[in-house]
Amino acid sequence: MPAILLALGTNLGDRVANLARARDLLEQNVLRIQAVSPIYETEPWGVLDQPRFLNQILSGVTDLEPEALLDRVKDIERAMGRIFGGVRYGPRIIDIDILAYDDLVFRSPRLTIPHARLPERAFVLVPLADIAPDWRHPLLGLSIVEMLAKLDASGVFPYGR
Ligand code: PH2
Ligand code: MG
Ligand code: MG
Repeated sequence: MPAILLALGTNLGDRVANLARARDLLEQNVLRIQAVSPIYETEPWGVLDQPRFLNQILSGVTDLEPEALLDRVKDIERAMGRIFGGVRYGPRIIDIDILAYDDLVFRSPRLTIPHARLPERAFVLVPLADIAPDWRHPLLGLSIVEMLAKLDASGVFPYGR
């Protein structure tokens, strides 16, 4: 079965509960979870004037094709009360991003794999390094550590440990 990496993010409401609910709904509808990263509290990226996020990464396996996977992920975001059409990079109850799908390089009008902004985001790369240290970007040929070395990770903090 294809192995996938998903990123979770939330900065509204009960953030810990939002992550837990997303993991439950994903396990029921999307993938068999194999690893869960620690939670990090992170300074907002993109739009700076908004609450801090909690971020977490999951890995697992799925039978779904990439676009079907995206449909299920969007269904879960909607079921959790996510309002679409708000500010780009703005606040959200839950965001579930598909980071990687095996070593696939995939591009459609709705979906880019690997996630286009993954190499720019310490809030994704730090937890990714915890559970998938050997993963390498299939287009850039860079490891997670090599991508992280180009970034400032000072706004990424272990949460609740
Ligand atoms: N998600 C965004 C925009 N900015 N910043 C942090 N720290 N964490 C996020 O998950 C995040 C963000 C849009 O998806
Ligand atoms: Mg996102
Ligand atoms: Mg998203």
